[in-house]
Amino acid sequence: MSAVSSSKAEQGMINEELIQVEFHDRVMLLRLSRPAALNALCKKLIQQLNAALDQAENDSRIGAIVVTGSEKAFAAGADIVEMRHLTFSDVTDKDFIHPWERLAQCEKPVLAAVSGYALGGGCELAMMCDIIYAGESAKFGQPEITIGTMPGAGGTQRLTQLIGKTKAMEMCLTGRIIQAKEAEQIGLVSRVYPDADLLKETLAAATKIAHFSAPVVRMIKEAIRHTTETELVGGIRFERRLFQSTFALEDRQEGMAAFAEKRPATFKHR
Ligand code: DAK
Repeated sequence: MSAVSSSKAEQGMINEELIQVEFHDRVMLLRLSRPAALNALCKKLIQQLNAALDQAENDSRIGAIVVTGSEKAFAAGADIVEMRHLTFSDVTDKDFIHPWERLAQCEKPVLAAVSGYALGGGCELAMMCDIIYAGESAKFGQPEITIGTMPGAGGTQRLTQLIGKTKAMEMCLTGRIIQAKEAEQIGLVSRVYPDADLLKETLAAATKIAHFSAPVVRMIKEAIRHTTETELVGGIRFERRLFQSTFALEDRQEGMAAFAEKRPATFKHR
């Protein structure tokens, strides 16, 4: 794999705290970097991710984007500690919702390289990418139900589209976490590689794509998005409203408090 083509300063790019940016030939590599919280997707991280995506989209030298995390976690979900005290009106605010939509709106191809946990919003983030490659250690799940809420960034919709109704129901209703091999068998990920090879293989695929004609790449992505997203739009909006409603439940408060306090949740069904 070719080395970083020029310094970040030369490229005028950002390299802020929670997202590390590297350049590999025509590929921008974005590494989620919040190890102490297993890359939990706090507001600041999403803002920085979006800023980097904007840079990539506006730079004709970039033909593809790779999003990755650490060995232990791609991302363990939205930041529960940050969400814990939010109210219904906080989560209906457009500033809470809109930033999460940026990745799914990318016009350039985005590949996810997933090692370790990709849970909740982390799994949803991976599913917003166009191709998901997984390391053998990857674990996928939508465990929101265990903290008294539900997927809110497209999880119920994209998962159902990718793996079918009964498997999506099982993952979302039980919170079961699946391993990379199963994720590949059911169509959630494109390929599984040994962890040591994951990034190299993902960058190789991204580089290959980035050297094809950029307008043709864009048109193919647009065509595939047309069919998948036509089905998704209404469902994602509906899911979001239900997700927001969970913030009116005592069970949602209890679930998130229990996670933060490291104890089992006791749900009262209200
Ligand atoms: N949020 C905040 N902190 C987290 C976190 C998270 N999601 N996941 C892990 N951490 C923190 C832990 O609190 C711990 O912090 P310290 O205690 O050290 O300060 C540190 O990361 C290491 O975690 P553990 O000690 O728990 O590590 P283990 O190896 O024992 O366990 C685990 C790893 C991934 C199984 C466990 O951490 C875990 O269960 N994490 C939570 C997984 C989860 O429930 N994820 C779903 C979150 S809800 C929306 C957008 C997004 C969303 C919804 C709507 N809209 C725009 C509408 C998304 C919602 C979610 O993702």
